[in-house]
Amino acid sequence: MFCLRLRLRLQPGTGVCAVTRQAVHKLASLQNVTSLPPMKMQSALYPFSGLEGYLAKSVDKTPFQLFHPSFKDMVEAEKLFYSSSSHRIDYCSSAERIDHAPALKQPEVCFIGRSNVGKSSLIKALFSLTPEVEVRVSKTPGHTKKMNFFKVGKSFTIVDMPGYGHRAPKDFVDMVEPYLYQRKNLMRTFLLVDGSVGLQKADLIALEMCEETRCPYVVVVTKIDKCGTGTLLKNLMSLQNYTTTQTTSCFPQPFLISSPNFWGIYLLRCFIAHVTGCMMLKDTSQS
Ligand SMILES: Nc1nc2c(ncn2[C@@H]2O[C@H](COP(=O)(O)OP(=O)(O)OP(=O)(O)O)[C@@H](O)[C@H]2O)c(=O)[nH]1
Ligand SMILES: [Mg+2]
Repeated sequence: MFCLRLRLRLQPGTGVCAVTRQAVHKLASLQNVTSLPPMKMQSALYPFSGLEGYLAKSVDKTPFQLFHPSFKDMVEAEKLFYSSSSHRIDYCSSAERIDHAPALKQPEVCFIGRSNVGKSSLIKALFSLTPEVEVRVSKTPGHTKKMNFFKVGKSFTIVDMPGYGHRAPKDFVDMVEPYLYQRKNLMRTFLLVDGSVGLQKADLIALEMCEETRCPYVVVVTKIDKCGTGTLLKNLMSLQNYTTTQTTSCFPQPFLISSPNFWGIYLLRCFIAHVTGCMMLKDTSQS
């Protein structure tokens, strides 16, 4: 059923873009984040902290901070995102169909969401400590047309997916839906929602698809730098209301991200390290 519903909304993509190779950004590593003023540092590490003060006392903030690792744990997780001769981070392969996906046994996480929501940008930010890993981003929706697999040593694999909605590849459903159902080593799906526009119809369909697979998934709110606090809070609370009342497999905590500013990237690196079993958190107390 889902296939048919989504297929009706899909059109072939035609986007082209420039491939950019960058030097390591100064905020890519936690080391430099410590030089930010305290409030800015806190917001970069735990983006929800910058919004908390705007919420009424009656709002339960616990779900937003369930995963709240210490700075030390984030530093530990960050080490996985540096490439070395014994821990090579690299593009592995692309696939248009699940049976063309690389036969990898290591834990895997994938990023799905509407075209242009910021999937590739987020993966690029995660890999910003290894800028030679080429992740293509584009202003033109429908740019990523295949499932792109990136190996993080023998630790885990990150998969960048084509988007759904406007100008997405027409066979998105044939690619992504079977992947979500069949990929045995898939540990977590990250479903991206644009925080500056909030939940769209296509997002609701994707949420429904994730629920149908019964696999654990997490909502990531992107582009939190792109709108005012009021708009972001409105969109965030309506998303939270939806996931609380309408979902069963969704992790209660949305992860807030601004890829160009690296807000939330350190926390997400740590969460990925955690859900793929690459690290045991030492300290989960609120800092
Ligand atoms: N302001 C802002 N812009 C962003 C953010 N993330 C992505 N963008 C911009 O959004 C556009 C689309 O980014 P991509 O990462 O290519 O989006 P995608 O989801 O991979 O898109 P498809 O491959 O077409 O499905 C680019 O112009 C990015 O620079 C963000 O956190 N903040
Ligand atoms: Mg993309």
